[in-house]
Amino acid sequence: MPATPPAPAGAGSTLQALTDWVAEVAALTRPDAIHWCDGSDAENAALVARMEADGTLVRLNEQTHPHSWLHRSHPDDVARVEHLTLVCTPQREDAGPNNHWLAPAEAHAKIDALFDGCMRGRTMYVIPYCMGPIDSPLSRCGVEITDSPYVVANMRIMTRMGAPALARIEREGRFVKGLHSIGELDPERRFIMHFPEELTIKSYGSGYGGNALLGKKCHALRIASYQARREGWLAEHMLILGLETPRGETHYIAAAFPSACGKTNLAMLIPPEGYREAGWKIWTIGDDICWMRPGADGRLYAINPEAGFFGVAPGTSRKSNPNALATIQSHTIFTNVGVTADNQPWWEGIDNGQQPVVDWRGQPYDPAVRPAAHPNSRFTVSARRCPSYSDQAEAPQGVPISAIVFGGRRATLVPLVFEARDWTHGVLVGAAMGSETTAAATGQVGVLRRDPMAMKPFCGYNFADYFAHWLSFDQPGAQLPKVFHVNWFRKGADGKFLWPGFGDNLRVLEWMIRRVQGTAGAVETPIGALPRPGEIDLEGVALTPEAQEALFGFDREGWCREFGSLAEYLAEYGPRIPEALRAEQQRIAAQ
Ligand code: SAT
Ligand code: MN
Repeated sequence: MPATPPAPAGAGSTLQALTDWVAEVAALTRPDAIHWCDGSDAENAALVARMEADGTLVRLNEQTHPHSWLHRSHPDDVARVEHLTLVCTPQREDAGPNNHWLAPAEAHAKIDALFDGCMRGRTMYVIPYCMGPIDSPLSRCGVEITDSPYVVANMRIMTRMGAPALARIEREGRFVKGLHSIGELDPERRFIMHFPEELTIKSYGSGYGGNALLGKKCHALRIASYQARREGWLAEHMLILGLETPRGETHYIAAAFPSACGKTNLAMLIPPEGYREAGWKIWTIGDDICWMRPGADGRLYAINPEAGFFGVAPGTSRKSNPNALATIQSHTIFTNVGVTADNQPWWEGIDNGQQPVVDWRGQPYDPAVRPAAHPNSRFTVSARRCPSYSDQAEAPQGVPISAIVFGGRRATLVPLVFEARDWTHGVLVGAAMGSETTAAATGQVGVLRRDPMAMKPFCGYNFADYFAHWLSFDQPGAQLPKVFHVNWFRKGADGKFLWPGFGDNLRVLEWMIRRVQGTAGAVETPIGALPRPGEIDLEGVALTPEAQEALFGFDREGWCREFGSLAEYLAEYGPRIPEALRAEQQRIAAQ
């Protein structure tokens, strides 16, 4: 493991370092004005008024959606841009084959040329923010400089932003520097660059969430994963939920799924009929990012570094996620959704009996031209508005994690749930994570894209070193969570999903918790422990015998092929892959 970073500078000098950096950035970008954000309501009201006046925000129906706005982005600026996202370490190998790379000096020169004079005529906002509860030792601070008031308004929801964060930065003596400009919103002049060794992010040319709200994927995952390796913790792309049993005990679960696999829905799950009445409850802590660190008792303690949800709108309905729908009833910024005749937000799958009249580009809605909402349209809302938000979500010490769940979208082969034999096996299960692409996306059906721990686009260093870091948590005295793998997306011969999903996923979580407690039965197979028939309560779930076999069976030949492909994948990382992981893979493949 590399050496720990130098001791933080004293408090006074931190503020000086921050002021010097702000002055340096201003000299480069030449803003008309500089505004230090304090996070107050008055500041937000003034910013919103300014954005309403210039059309950046459009007020939605004040009766049905109080204090809510619509933002329409530039039509070419609607998603993360993985091919323009770089990790700039001095050695290319340290970024790994999982990242795009540029040498730091070349990268700085390239992006600084874009920043040169880019804020002329604009205000430069300085946003001190804290990722995680302001009083938690697990939290980390940053400062984002941006010329986008939309970014300020979103950062205010997604992070603890303003005066308390600045005070913590002064006290702590360190912060991540993030410099952002929307530039010309020209896809040809766009880069998202990370300099992990300098704890620095530079992002130019996009106003979109993951590219522009630098506290989120850039800081809380790419830079934090790098820091976490040095400091002995984990920064992961995981939801965190609390599962309360009828006896009133709450068990905490962290789960990693690639995009569009339902993290927000699982984090806000409402138990199915029967379970609800019996007293089962799900408490939401986070829906996207999880920071975990071993506590004094050897367990992993987790916080959600975010303060809000930046969720995908399409598909969110009273049926799929009633808690999300309740959360976004007010005080929400919607980006790139459609609107109804009476100015309510609308998206495909909202299923509320209303119709859109204007699409996300602001044009009259015509389904033959484009959907009403962009498929990646979003809502930004404070987590505190969520009816299932946990009272432990702000706990400075975090919550103890009992189970870690990995999952992908797999139409074939992978059963509904299995449990890894031990931690090393669990790391291999996470490293092997993948999702099958659809014909629409690639032209080829069923192509497996590996997405270890759902971190492919977000790990700030070489995946081989990342796997080694995961393995390093298995130490004497550690009380590590059990590791599971789930697949809600298994399909039958008719192409239909075999498992109902949504609320019924609670049945699987319940089995996991009984496994943790040592009271649920399982069948040992080479891939791990599968639920013994009857151990998962299927009362009220209609499954044919074929579906049961597919969801709870083990297909030896299929898994042999899977392990062959996994070996090829791990080989792409060369000799840097930890020997223990390679050995584990070979051990299982040989069974
Ligand atoms: O990158 S974002 O956080 O904006 C959205 C995503 O999860 O891909
Ligand atoms: Mn995500």
